[in-house]
Amino acid sequence: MRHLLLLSLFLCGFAHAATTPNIVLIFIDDMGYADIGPFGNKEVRTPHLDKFATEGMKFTSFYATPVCSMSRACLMTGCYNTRVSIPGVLFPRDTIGLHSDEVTLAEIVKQKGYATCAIGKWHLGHYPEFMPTRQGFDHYFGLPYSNDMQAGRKEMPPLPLYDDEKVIETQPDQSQLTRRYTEQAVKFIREHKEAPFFIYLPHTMIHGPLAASEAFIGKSKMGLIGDAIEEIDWSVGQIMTTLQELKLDDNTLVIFTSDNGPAGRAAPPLRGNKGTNFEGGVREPCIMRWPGKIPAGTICNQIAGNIDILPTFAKLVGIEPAKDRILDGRDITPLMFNANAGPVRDTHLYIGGNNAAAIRQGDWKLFLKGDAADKKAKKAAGKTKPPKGGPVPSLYNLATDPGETQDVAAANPEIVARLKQELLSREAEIQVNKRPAGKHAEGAK
Ligand SMILES: [Ca+2]
Repeated sequence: MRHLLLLSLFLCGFAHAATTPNIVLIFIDDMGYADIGPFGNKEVRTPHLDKFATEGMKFTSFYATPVCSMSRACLMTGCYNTRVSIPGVLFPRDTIGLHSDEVTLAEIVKQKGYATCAIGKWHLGHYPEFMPTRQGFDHYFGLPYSNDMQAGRKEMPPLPLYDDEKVIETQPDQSQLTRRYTEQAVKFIREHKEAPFFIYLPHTMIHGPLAASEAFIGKSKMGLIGDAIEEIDWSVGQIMTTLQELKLDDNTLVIFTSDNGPAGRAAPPLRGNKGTNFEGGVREPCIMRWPGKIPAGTICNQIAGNIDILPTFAKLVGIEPAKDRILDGRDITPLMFNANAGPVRDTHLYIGGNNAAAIRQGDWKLFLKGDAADKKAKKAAGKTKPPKGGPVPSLYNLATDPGETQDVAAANPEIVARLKQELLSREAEIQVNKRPAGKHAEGAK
């Protein structure tokens, strides 16, 4: 009898392990490292994210890129954005987008029958052939690019709100977007509770122009941005509550992170902000939660980033990524399931638009080409007076000096030479093996 019980326990455990999880990926716009409670913010109230962190794992060296489209290209393809030829920020006038031959996160999980949806800001091309519905997402609701790219600004068209491939509104009331996106996400979870699902939720907030709904406006101690952050926290709470109510909690991986550092604000204790490759521009808050799989209340200090999400999803759902292309990211499930695991990849490139500006290997970070993502980002960052990049090459030890205050290049010529060689050889490889962006044909619909 006892043996039978043990056997059935074993089989139950095995059945559970064999199930592929639902996935909810919450991707905030312009949220900095220090913008939420779990990463040290004492002003803003983020009770749902605080709870999320105590029930999951916090990543303290999770990398994005300095600006929006670049990070979304990394996230969707598992590659540095230069490899897939998406530089900087895409505007309504731009005619490129993520190439249709790229295999996105949604196309990975789709191979295992996942129901997929994208809700929020896409920003990888706004022509029909580039939209989420053509890149593996069954459903899309949101804005094709940033919320400041709207009528009244530099001959830009009215900002469109899409439902699948149809524009249902222009110049939508932005104070309602966080709430509307959340309702869409909750609805999708309810409608697909029986099947594995993947929800990609790239919020429009907290990118400017900032807005929050009636319940949040004027309520935080951090002004409008605090109101918007507290509404995002509410949104996270709504999703968590829905998962618990439907008993999907134990079989759902939830990831919360952001696309780049804060715009015009600081990211203490890190240096720099949006548009720079200082840590404050590209190191993001990141929390992952999957009860019973990801150990609760843990911290992972290893290098990881949004390029690792695709290979990680592939591993989780049991798909072998296409072998005809190079991926830059790695499967980070060893880190997710064991906070004390050794590094999965010890090197990270910091991309500045079209090339690598800096490299991190272990604790060392070398700037070879200055601090800004590109001219535009440098100009934008200049308005907020970020710290100067100083001469290049410059070298920092992120273990002892996470704020990048002491350039120790002169005292460590061998490390400078080694990292320089590593950056140049990695960049040369990307240039040789890079893949084109999609180009919208003139005259095409
Ligand atoms: Ca952004």
